[in-house]
Amino acid sequence: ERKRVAKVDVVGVPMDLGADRRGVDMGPSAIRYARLKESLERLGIEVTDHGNLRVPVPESATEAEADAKYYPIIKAVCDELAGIVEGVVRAGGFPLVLGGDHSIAMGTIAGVARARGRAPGVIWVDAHGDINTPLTSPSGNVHGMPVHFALQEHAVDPARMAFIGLRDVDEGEKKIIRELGVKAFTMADVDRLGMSGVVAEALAIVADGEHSVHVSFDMDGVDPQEAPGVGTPVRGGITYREAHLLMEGVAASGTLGSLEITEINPILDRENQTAILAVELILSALGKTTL
Ligand code: 6HN
Ligand code: MN
Ligand code: MN
Ligand code: MN
Repeated sequence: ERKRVAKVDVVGVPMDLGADRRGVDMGPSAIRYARLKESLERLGIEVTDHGNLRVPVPESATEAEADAKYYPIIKAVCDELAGIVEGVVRAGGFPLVLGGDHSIAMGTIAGVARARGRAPGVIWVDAHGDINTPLTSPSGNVHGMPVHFALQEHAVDPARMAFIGLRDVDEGEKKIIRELGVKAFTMADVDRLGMSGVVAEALAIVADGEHSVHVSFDMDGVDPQEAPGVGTPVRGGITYREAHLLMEGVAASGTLGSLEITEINPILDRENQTAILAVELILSALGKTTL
């Protein structure tokens, strides 16, 4: 029997400064409302909820840089998040970070990297590449840039990173992905290889030991039929079963060291179904099986 994660540390980051559509700041509440803690405890996992970080709302913030909107504030919140995640990992816990827009990944990854003395391998589940630079970004929204900053500033190795679910990638991003040689499993690859093949290949690239993998899961990676509560939905995404298969594959590998769920927008959701799905996927990633 593989060793299961025994203790989970939840950190909420009600951040929506990185995106245009308001509402993803309510993601942590929606996920907790979907019975995250009780569901984890039923799996036999001990849960410590560290609550939410304080994040300024756009109305109280000044937007200084047009090519990376609110970057200084986002960076400050990510620095604080990194400190908390670092502490959790050092204490032997498992960080489960609830977003918030996807810019928070910069903080999670930085914290894991500091605690372990090296950056994790990263599986980035998303419809989007999130690898724009402030110069290539068509929007100036920082949630489209965290992969760029993770590679640049938090020492993530492009050879130990894999995208899954891509179907909406900007021209500048295509060029960067090609030049860096980052492995990208688009939806066409999922169609061709099947999700079990994709997960196996992705893990072969990013995993190199226990706790060596970080999964950064943008709920817009999942098809909008299953996950309508996201700010930037794109048709043709990962199905319900494929999403579980992905997480089950990660769990079975025994290499998961940290997990974050991002981009849930409860305002655009239907009866909290995207948050309910997020909780299901978290359980699969942490070892829940049918039998
Ligand atoms: N996300 N590529 C677009 C941009 O504005 O850079 C969309 C980014 C979406 C980011 O969903 O986390
Ligand atoms: Mn946007
Ligand atoms: Mn996305
Ligand atoms: Mn994203």
